[in-house]
Formats: sequence, structure tokens, C-alpha cells
Amino acid sequence: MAKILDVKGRKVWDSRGRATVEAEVVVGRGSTPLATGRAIAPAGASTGSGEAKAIDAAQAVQNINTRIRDGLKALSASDQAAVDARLIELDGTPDKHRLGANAIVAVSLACAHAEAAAAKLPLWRKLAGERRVALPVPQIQIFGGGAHAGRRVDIQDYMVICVGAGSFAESLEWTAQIYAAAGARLAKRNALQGVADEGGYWPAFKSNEEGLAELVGAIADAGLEPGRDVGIALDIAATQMHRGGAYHLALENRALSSGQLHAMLARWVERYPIVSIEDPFAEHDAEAMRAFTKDVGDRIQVVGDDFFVTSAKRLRQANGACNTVLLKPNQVGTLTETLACWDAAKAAGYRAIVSARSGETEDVSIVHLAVGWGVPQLKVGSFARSERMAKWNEALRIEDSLGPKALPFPARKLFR
Ligand code: 2PG
Ligand code: MG
Repeated sequence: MAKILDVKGRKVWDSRGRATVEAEVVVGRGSTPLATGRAIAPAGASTGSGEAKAIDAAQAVQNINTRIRDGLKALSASDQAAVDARLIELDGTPDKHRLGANAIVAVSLACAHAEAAAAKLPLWRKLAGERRVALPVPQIQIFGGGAHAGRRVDIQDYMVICVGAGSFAESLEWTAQIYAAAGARLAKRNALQGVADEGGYWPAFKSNEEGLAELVGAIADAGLEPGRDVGIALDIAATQMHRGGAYHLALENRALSSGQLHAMLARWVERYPIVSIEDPFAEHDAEAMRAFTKDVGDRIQVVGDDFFVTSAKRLRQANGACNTVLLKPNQVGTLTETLACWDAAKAAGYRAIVSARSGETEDVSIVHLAVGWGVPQLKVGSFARSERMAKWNEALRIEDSLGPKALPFPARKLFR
């Protein structure tokens, strides 16, 4: 059984040019190294208050090179739960701020990579064991707003889900056409202001609803049928617009009560081919979340991101709020806790989506988690910028390597 021989931290840089943490874990037998695993912590911009806390990257690196290395040495690398339990114990705080959630998530993931490398398996295969796997259905951003684009529009993510696609590769083919069509439409109207943090277009819309109309137009321009071939997914990231008990739509210069926001979103669900809405209400507005799920949850996914912060405990207490959970390893800190949230979701009959953060890197670990754990959806940002494309391309490689051995692509089963 391979043991952890060494753990090393390093300061590296993310897609927003901000410092982040890379970890390397060396595993071996006796004192002979067998394999090294490496992972990088991502970072959010629209974070939930219940998230595990990242600390200054230089401090997090120092913690890896001292307390974490000393604490993990000689542990069995194959026992991910024991490694993660040790990390939690070494930190000793409920929100992981002592060692830093960025230090902890990088080490936890690097350990999984090292273990897979020692077994000479891709990480997804190591996680799946003998189980057959499917590629996850991608949610791909076309327009970016909110905290990722100077709040030029209030809605954070306008995304597409290729509900009629027969494979991951086909989803990307369609998305490429939609992304190009959307850019051309905006450029023609002089409404293209650049590219937001996750690679989606940063648009000059006059209202938030205009983004929906433009998206439907772009899908049609790409020669696809809105609703039948391609559905719309939104991340309202409503915590970001909630102040003093009201939801502020800055673009439209108005503030809405929970009930008014509910009515607006329900009208959008009637009018547009929406299949998924994330964080429609703020993280503490559980009553509104429940009422909305009751109203539209039989037709669309109601996704909790800030609302659940990848916590199995919060999911078990959801009591009818949302029907889908976003899984972000750095929101909770370790792989074991992320997997526990997915297990809790399955037990409660909730769907799940593995998600990247707005600050990302070339690290593609989350693709392996989605495939290996059998999570049927993946959200990685838009269809531009290499920190996004690296992940989509990794999924293509996995699909290619599986060939006919893959389980059927789940898009049509989930959404039609
Ligand atoms: C979200 C994520 C990714 P952030 O809200 O879902 O889009 O954003 O990483 O900034 O929290
Ligand atoms: Mg979100």
C-alpha cells in the first residue's frame, strides 16, 4: 500500500491573475517514490457566506510545507477519507481558516491524483472502480454578468444546455455555433463590451430579460431549435443582489421583494425554454427558495449553490428547498466532504452538478470527479479562455477513450 512520502506547496496564479495554491503529493513504498499527484485550488468571486475560507496564498503554501506535510507523512494515500479527516483535524476550525480551505482542497485533490497515478489509472477510473460511466451534460455560459462582469447585467450566468445532444462532443459542436452566433449578434448591435471572468460575452443589455431573448435568437441563428435541441440555464446568484431585504436589479433601477422576484422568474419560465435556475434567491431566503421550488420544481431544476455551499448537512436540512445541488470541492474543502454531499443528494432525490469557480486554472480535476463519481452534469463557465477549454477538452478525451463502453449520454433522459 502506497504511503504519503512528501507534500509540497507552491504559489501559482489563476485566470484572474490572482495568487493561488498548488499542491504536490508524493506517494511511495518504503522510501521509494512511486508517483506524484498535483492539483491547484480555484477561487470564487460570488461566494456564499457558509463556504470554507481561503486564506492568503503565501500563508496557505507555508502551511502545506510545514503543518500539513508533517501531519500527512506516512499516512496511507489510498485512504482518502483518512487523509481528509487528518486535514480537518489539523485545521481544527469549522470553516478551515487556520490552514486555509485553498491549502486543504489542493492537498486533498493532489492526494487523489497521486493515488491514481500510483495505480497507473486516470483519476476518473480510479474513482469509478469497475463501474461503467457516462459523460456529464455540460452547462455552458454564453453571457456573463453579476460579480463576474462589473455588474453590467444583474444575472450572473446565461447558459445553454444541449438537451437534445447525443454525446458530450455533440454538445460542444452545438455550443460552438451558439457562442459564435451570440457574439455576432452582439457585435452587430454594438452591444459587445468584452469577455467576462468565465469567458462569456460581457453584454450591454437594457434589461436582464433581453439576455434571454438574445440567447433564444443565438440558438436559432445557430440552426438549432430552442427548447427541443437547446435549453437555457440561469445562475441568478441572488445573494449578490440582496440588500436590506430586497433584490436590487441595478440595470433596471428597481428593487423586488422575494414574491416579486418569484413572479418575474416564473414568468420567464413560462416564456422562455428555461430548464434550470441556480440561486434564484439569496442564501438565507429559504422560505422563498421553498415556495419557488414548489411552484416550478416539477418543470425545471432549482439549483442551490450559495444556498448549500456543498454541505451534506445543509442538503439534509433543505426541506423542499431546491431540487439540485451544485458541487464545488473548494466550497467545503475536501474530496470526502464533497462526495458526502453528492451521497446526501442522491439519498434525498436531488440532482447534482459538479462546478468550477470563476477563478480557475489549467487544473482539470473536476471533470474527473464528475465522471468518476457519476455526477450527471458539469458547469465550467463559457466556451472561451483556456482555463475553461482545458476542462471541456479533458471531457472530450475521456469520451473518446471510452468509445462504445460509455453509458448513454444523459442529456435527453434528464431534460426531455
Ligand atoms: C457560481 C460560480 C461559478 P463563483 O456562482 O456558480 O459560475 O461563481 O466561482 O464566483 O462563485
Ligand atoms: Mg452560482
